[in-house]
Amino acid sequence: MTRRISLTQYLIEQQRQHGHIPQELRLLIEVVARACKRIAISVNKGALGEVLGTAGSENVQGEVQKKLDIIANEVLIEANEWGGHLAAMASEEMEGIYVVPNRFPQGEYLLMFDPLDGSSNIDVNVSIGTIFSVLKKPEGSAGVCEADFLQPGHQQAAAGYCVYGPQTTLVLTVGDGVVMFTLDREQGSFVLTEDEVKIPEDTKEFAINMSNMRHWDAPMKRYIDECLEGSTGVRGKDFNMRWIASMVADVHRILTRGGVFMYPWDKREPNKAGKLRLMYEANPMAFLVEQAGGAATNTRQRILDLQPSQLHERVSVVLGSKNEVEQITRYHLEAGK
Ligand code: P6P
Repeated sequence: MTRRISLTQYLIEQQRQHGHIPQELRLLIEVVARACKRIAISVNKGALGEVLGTAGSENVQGEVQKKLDIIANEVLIEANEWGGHLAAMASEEMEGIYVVPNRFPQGEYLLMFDPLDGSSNIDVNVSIGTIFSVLKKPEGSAGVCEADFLQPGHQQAAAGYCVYGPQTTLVLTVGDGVVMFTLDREQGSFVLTEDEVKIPEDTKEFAINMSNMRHWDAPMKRYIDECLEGSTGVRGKDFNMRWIASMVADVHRILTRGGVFMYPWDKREPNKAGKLRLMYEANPMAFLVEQAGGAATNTRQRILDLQPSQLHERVSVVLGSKNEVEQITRYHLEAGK
């Protein structure tokens, strides 16, 4: 039974006992958590809060922005800009970086986020979430620029997400395992509900958008065909399939009971490495999954080793139960280019 302590107490105890959560990082995490509580209030209002539907604009990805996408982005910017812990922020909803205004002190951290992942599920009341990733600003760089953000995922100081589902749950890693906090709405605070998240190395459950099957590369088709053959095929076991179309919700299920999530390259847009974004979707989720004993690749390389070249670059993603990720990756490496 996990001891029921608040996020604040957990962070202070971690800082005191292990010293690996510097004061500024603890403040950053608490500010992001408070912003997520604020976002949850807007999400939970739904139609009552006039927050459903589209905002009539597109983001830098060319995707139609939902009203809640913009609300969530503004909440995270306003919550984080004044605290003195950040030098700049970057978001799926903003083309360039947001440098902390001169009227506030600048800190040593960089914060990236997908303010509301899974937007297509907002209007149909299916779980969505906020994903965040924390880097340190490179030493000695005067000021801050986009290039400061272009660090491989293994450099992350912290990463996490908040899933707005039947429960509002904050999932966090600072590089020492993965913990989960559930929002206690009576207290108004996140309470520790899982202190040692572990992903089983094997699974019988895969998550992929099957409607894209005809567009996949051969190794991905091979893996899924073998799963579909079930106990009569080479895998010798039947598989189940889930696809929520909210990465946060699919990853939360995998962190909770195992599984493998895939969003691979496909030939519809051959020049795009994949649909998901490296800096504020794949990297934070890969950090969490690895910290929970899982694995995460772009079908050929470890995601956390990838050197980013652009803030909004996309990547193929395979993550979850270690042995399945390794098998999918092996099939792609065997197939060569
Ligand atoms: P599709 C949501 O838009 C998202 O970025 C991820 O959260 C999710 O896994 C994926 O796209 C869903 O994509 O093509 O199935 O709608």
